[in-house]
Amino acid sequence: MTTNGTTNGDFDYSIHPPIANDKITLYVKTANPTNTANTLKPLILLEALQIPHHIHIIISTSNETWFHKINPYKMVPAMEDPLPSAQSVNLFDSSACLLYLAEKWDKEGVFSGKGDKERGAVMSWLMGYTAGLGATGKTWLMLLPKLPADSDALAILVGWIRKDYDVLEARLSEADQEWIALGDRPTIADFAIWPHANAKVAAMAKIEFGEWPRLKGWSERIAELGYVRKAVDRVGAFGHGGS
Ligand SMILES: N[C@@H](CCC(=O)N[C@@H](CS)C(=O)NCC(=O)O)C(=O)O
Repeated sequence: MTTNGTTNGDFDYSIHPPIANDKITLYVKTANPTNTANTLKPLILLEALQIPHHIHIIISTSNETWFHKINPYKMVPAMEDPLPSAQSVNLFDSSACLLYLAEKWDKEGVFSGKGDKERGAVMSWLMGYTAGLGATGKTWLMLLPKLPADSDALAILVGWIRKDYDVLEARLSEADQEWIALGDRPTIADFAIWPHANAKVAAMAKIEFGEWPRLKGWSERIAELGYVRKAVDRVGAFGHGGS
């Protein structure tokens, strides 16, 4: 069973607040409609593998200077893994978090691939996404509230998102390819991609998700996985009474 708790509250902005020393801590922010996509990814794997963890809400990624040592980019998600040797491991970027969790807790390679061929596919699709749709999607989400809806910059970014959707549609059109990296089961590549490839994101970008029928079907399959549903429910409640 997943064990977790939440800490926030009064602290000196430069002093690392107390966190659990017997389980991994996932740093998150109070949820709003555009800041949960990246945090959702490691949370899905924490749920899928039932990894005991603690949630810590960062109130201000700018002001809480202690956090800058955990993630110099001052963003969530980030993680801290306490080691028995007293030195903890700091992790940042959702893809790094996924890889770290998988290496440590998915020894069978269920979500990260068994053997060279599967691992090669999982890593390639994860990294292809991280450098592509992940970066584009993040920039687009950050600019969305700041630019006029008809701005050229937003149109260019949406064009790039469409091109990434084309690549994913072609992948899912290959024989027996039910999931992005592996044919027979979802992996950390699917968990990374899904928060930026679903009907809700498409609607925000004002694109018709039905143009990519296989991607739409894949997205619906991911959404139905029990551990994904749990992670989605939890991420939306961070800072609003959820932990
Ligand atoms: N490449 C990073 C991007 C992380 C990112 O964009 N995080 C956003 C929230 S989704 C953030 O923390 N923004 C600063 C803030 O909200 O204070 C990742 O995949 O983890």
